[in-house]
Amino acid sequence: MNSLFLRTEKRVILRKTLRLFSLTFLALSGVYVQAQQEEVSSTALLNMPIGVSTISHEIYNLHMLIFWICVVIGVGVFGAMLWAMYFHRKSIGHEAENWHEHLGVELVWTIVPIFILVAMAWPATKTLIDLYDTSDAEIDIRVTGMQWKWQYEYLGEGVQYLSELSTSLDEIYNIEPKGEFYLQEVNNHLVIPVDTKVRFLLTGADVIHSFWVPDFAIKKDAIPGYITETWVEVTQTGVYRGECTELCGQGHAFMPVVVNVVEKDEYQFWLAEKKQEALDIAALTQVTFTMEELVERGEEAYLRSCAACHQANGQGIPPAFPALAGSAIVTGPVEAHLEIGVNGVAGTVMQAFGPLLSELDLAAILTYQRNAWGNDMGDVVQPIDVYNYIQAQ
Ligand code: HEC
Ligand SMILES: [Cu+2]
Repeated sequence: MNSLFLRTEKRVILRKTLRLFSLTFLALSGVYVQAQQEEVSSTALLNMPIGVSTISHEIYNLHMLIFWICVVIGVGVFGAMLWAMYFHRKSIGHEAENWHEHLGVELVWTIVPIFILVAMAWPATKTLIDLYDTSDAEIDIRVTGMQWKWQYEYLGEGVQYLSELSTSLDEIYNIEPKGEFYLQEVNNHLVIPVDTKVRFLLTGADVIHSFWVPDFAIKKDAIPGYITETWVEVTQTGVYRGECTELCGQGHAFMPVVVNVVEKDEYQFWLAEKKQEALDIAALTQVTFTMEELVERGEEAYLRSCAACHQANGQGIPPAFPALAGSAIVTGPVEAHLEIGVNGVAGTVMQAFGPLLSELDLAAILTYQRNAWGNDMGDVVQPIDVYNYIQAQ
């Protein structure tokens, strides 16, 4: 009877072990197949990504060092345990030894871990210090998170622009199939040169956001009223994608980060072009546009900057975001409309767009709003009207 019981118990253990092995095998072959598809090594998929910045390499090396220390400890501890369990098992007649209050053992298991911990804390502290060392940066960029976009300002260069989601609302609402970079594409990329230390000064305009680019090993909160700092030196050109990683409201998923890392001379060229673009747009403030021109430009700019809240059809999502179709302000005197467009509504998520958009874009958006969705006001707001309104304050 007893031996029969033992035999079934052994069989259960055997079956469970086999099941564990086959599950592990299945999981690993899944990883292998995926690695083949993505043309990378299987270990690269299982392991932490190495990234493309100096600090990401340092973090990766630290991770591998700690990993191997853990492997050695794991093999030692489990090896000793399994060896003891097998060779001193009760069924071959072993008696348990009594090591209670054994001074030697207690000293060893206190002193050895202290050495191991110090050996791990030393390189970890060095990496942390490097991670926080934002000194000697060649380029300073202020990054402002706001609902739901990023603003990049190249300090001392006079270049500043918004980076807004460019995935169409039709893709988001499943009217069109989703593209390759669904929710990971923007109208204006952040551009930085390769092999150059760039410092990011992060802040938030409304709520807490967080700036995350996994390939750079950067993840830092952007907090209203504070400036937090981080830095990167990227060693490989390319396009890298990240996102806001602090839940910041309804459009949290709609503020990706896209960074172009380019050669140094290409960066200088881009910067010069960007400065010229700002001058050109500023010059357009003096130009009088036709209603058609404003409405056309305004629709595009509206979809980028306003539709996340007020919706493409101008119906908003009441009560959070009011409808602009038939709104008393949009169909009322231009002054009140300008006031909200330029200064926003304090204490609400309706931002002041005066400092964020060019006079031209804001004028085009307001003209579009006044003449879309049956508003039919028939009047236009010119860039110079926006300029004068801002100057008069
Ligand atoms: C992040 C969400 C958000 C975005 C983006 C946004 N708005 Fe608003 N908007 C609001 C909210 C909320 C209100 C209501 C504010 C209040 O409580 O009075 C509002 C109100 C308005 C109103 C007044 C409507 C009325 O009838 O009271 C106008 C006009 C307006 N927004 C224009 C714009 C323009 C122009 C843009 C783009 C340049 C824009 N909004 C982008 C959230 C937003
Ligand atoms: Cu955010």
